[in-house]
Order: sequence, then C-alpha cells, then structure tokens
Amino acid sequence: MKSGFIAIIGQPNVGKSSLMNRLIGEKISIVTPKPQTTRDAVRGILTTDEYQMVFVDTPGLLTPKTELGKYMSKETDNASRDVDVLVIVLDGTRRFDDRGYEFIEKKLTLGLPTYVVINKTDEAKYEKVYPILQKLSPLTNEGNGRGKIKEIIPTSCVNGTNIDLLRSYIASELKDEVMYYPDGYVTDRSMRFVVGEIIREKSLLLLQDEVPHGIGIVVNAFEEKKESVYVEADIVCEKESHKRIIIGDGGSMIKRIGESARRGIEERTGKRVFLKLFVKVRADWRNKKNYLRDLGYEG
Ligand SMILES: Nc1nc2c(ncn2[C@@H]2O[C@H](COP(=O)(O)OP(=O)(O)OP(=O)(O)O)[C@@H](O)[C@H]2O)c(=O)[nH]1
Ligand SMILES: [Mg+2]
Repeated sequence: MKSGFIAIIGQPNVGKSSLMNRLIGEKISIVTPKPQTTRDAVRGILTTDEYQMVFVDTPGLLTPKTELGKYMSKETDNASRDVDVLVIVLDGTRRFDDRGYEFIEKKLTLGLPTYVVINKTDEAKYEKVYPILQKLSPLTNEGNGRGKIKEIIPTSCVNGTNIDLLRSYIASELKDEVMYYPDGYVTDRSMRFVVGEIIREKSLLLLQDEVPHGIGIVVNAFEEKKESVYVEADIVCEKESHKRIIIGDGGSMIKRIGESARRGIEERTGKRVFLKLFVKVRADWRNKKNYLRDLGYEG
C-alpha cells in the first residue's frame, strides 16, 4: 500500500477541480464556468487496495487584489509545498504564453515529479495544442531527470480522456507507506463546509455579471439527523443592488438557488434536506478581516 500527496495547480478556470473530481470519480470540489470558483485548498482522497492518493485542489493562480485574493493565493502556495507530486493543468483551448512557461520552469526547480496536463482537449483543436507542446519541449527532453517535466498528458474531463493514464502515472510516484485517511474518507472537509460550497456553486451558476465574485456563504445552522439535514445559511454580498438581484423578482432567484442547492445537498448526503437561505449585505467584505473570518477565509 503506497500513498502520497498530489497538488493540482494552474490558472483559473482551466479545469483543476474537474480534474480532481474525475481522478477520484466523485464530485468533491465545486465546478463552474466562472474563474476563481475554488477559494480554499480542498483535499480529495482516493483509496484503493493498492494506494491512497491525497489530491489537493487549489484556487487558480492570481495576482491578489483583495484580502480574499491574498487568502486564496496563500492557500495555493501552501498547498504546493510538502507534496509528493505536482500536476500543473493548462487549458488546451487557450494560448500558452511566456508567463505560463516561466511558471512551470519555476515549479520544476522544486525537484518534484511534475506532470503537465493539457485539459479540455475535447474542445481544443490540434492546431491549438501543438504550439503548447512545442513551447514546452525544452522542459521535457530529458524525461526523468530532475527539473524536467515527466510527462505531458492531454486530457478531457468531459469525456474522461487519459484520466486513467494520469492516475497510473501518479500511482507510480507514490512512496509513503501510511494511510493518511481512514477508508471511506473522500475529503478532509466537513459536511458543513461542503454544504456551503454547494450553495455557492449553485449561486455562481445562476447569477451573472459581477455579482458572483462578490458572494460568500455562511452556514449558520447545520443539523444532520439520521434521515434528514437542516441547513440555514446566509448568502453574503457586497451591495444592496446585488442583494436585489440575488433575491430576484418576487423572490424568484433565491428560490431557484435554494431549490438547486437543496437538490445538490440531497445528492451529496443521500438525505432529505431542509434549507433556509437569507441574503445579507456586508460592504466590501472581501477586504474586511472580521467578515472574512465569518466566511471561513482566514489562516
Ligand atoms: N470542454 C471542457 N470543459 C471543461 C473541461 N474541464 C473542465 N471544463 C469546464 O471548465 C470550467 C472550469 O472548470 P473548473 O474545474 O471549475 O476549473 P478550475 O481550474 O477548478 O477553476 P478555478 O477554481 O476557478 O480556478 C467549467 O465550466 C468546467 O465544466 C474539459 O476537459 N473540457
Ligand atoms: Mg476550482
């Protein structure tokens, strides 16, 4: 039985969370088409007879503009420390620039087994992917040496291309001989955290424009019983105008978010869910330490 930690890092929206969910075969991290969906380093655990992989999904790399941004950056920095394997995810539909190259070059100096994933190949045409491969070639040619990319793997989280292959490469790198988590654990996060994330995911999916980035969720009540779960949560936003959008005409939007989140929580817990949502305005909460603490973004 081998085990190890694997950090999944890269630009926002490239599919890091989707990749972790695919590798584990369960939905652990929330996924939306909006960049900066993931705000905390979230561990996802895959345990089989042969190995235990502890993945760390991370917030997309960014230049922080708010205190929340600083927290997210720190989460990513800390997560790629003390791991056994690095998986750097690129979006095959996007141009790969010098900054991306320099980022990988810098990560290679850590001396960790590093795999580069070119994701979204279901959408990326060869003409898009080829220049990425070409650009990366100076970092690959010696194969297994220190400071070189071990493999470049084109993947798709939509149709599952090369997910098994990536998993087997990762398995070959595992060296530890301890079980970090008991069998049956799929994440290090509490169900209370997961519930907050599901509510945030549904809000991000339903809300448009600038509102989604300014929302956070505080779970005020979480009572899990044998067959049911009772949840009370605040959707925190930055402006009265955003609050009106979140509530919607005659409460139509908050109702949609609530229904969608309730279904999500039911799927995840397998229990009947009673969910009450409230909307609160906390001006500029992304820059206020005490609000950030209430929302769980501290440390
Ligand atoms: N076509 C296609 N879309 C993908 C693929 N992987 C992820 N996506 C989509 O890309 C978007 C972003 O996916 P996420 O997994 O949230 O990306 P992320 O890198 O975790 O994003 P952040 O947490 O914001 O940094 C979502 O709309 C996904 O459905 C893929 O292989 N192909
Ligand atoms: Mg993510």
